Amino acid sequence: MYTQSMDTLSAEDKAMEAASKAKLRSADELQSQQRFDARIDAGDFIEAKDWMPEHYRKTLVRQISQHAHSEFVGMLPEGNWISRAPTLKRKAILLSKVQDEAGHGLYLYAAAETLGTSRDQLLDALHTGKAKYSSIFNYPTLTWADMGVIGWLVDGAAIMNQVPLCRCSYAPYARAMVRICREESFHQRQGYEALLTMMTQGTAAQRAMVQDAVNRWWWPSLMMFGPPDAESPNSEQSMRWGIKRISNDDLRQKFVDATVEQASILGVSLPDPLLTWNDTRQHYDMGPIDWPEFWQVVGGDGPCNKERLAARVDAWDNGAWVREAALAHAEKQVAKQAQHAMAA
Ligand code: BYC
Repeated sequence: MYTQSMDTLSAEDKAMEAASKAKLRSADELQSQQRFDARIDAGDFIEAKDWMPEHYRKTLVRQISQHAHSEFVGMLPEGNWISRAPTLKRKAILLSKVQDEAGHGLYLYAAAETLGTSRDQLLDALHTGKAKYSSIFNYPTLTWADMGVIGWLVDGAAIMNQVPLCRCSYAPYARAMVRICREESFHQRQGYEALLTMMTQGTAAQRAMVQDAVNRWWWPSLMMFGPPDAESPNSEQSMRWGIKRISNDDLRQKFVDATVEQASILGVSLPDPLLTWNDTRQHYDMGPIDWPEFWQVVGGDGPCNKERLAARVDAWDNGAWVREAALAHAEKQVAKQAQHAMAA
């Protein structure tokens, strides 16, 4: 009877009921939004189970998953040199660096999963070319010196960008970044040490190889920080939410200022004739970055984009039997535990 009486509500009553529910919901949401904004303004960390606006959640999934994909794709240019490392010591270092990067990818996928997007969904977006990953990994690694320069410049740029992320307002991401930054710092130093060895103890040909690698990686490293602030559609909102703490241009400038001195100790020149100290700004001025090249690489048309994506898709396909075996094993364990529980 009760159900029937509900069914007999007039269209007008139904519309009024829906409107009042929506009003309640939006009042509730408004309160949650106000509480969230106040927490962000107070510098609080947001945990996975806390209420958060949908746009904040989506922004985080976008950034964290891109970051995770970058770590995974980032293994490829260096993996290319593991079997060709010049000494056992260098091989062991490179091997563990690449393993660290796999680990970083895993912490980051786990952080993205806390926001309700599954690992399969994230990887599917990478494999179908919908998700982005850092432009830097679409350049080829042509010589052994590239391994040192990736450590020095690429990991150096990564640390500059990632240290502020340890204070990101989303706590699971911030926590993952603390460990990642410690390891990245080792990566950067090992790269610099490898280059210093070649520059101070190497032959003229080895020194020329280092200079050539610096020439090729300098500009792509500066592009890692993203487009100029004025053309960065996500920056303003991400900074308002405390996801990003320092803007793309400011981070790029900090990186350039720190790196010029390191280059001079190393004895290499940086391939920018306009790189000069500006006494008024108390910063280095730099030449223009080739933004059309950046957007071309981000858009999928860089020197190695197709090769990198194909390698990741292959690794995924070839690993299918491992995932199946792990699932079958897990199911067996659950069945065994259930049997034990019945018997007890
Ligand atoms: N490459 O509004 P913007 C590593 C995209 S891993 C490709 O400024 P946002 C390492 C951007 O996604 C290095 N795409 O964006 C690993 C956006 O497109 P969507 C990775 C880029 O998010 C192994 C559009 O351009 N590090 O270090 O506010 C070995 C507009 O940009 C790039 C991270 O991911 C790029 N370089 O700021 C060694 C750190 N730049 O998403 C080393 C975390 C921009 O709207 N991520 N785009 O379609 C971040 O800090 C920020 O996401 C970014 C960009 C600074 C990268």
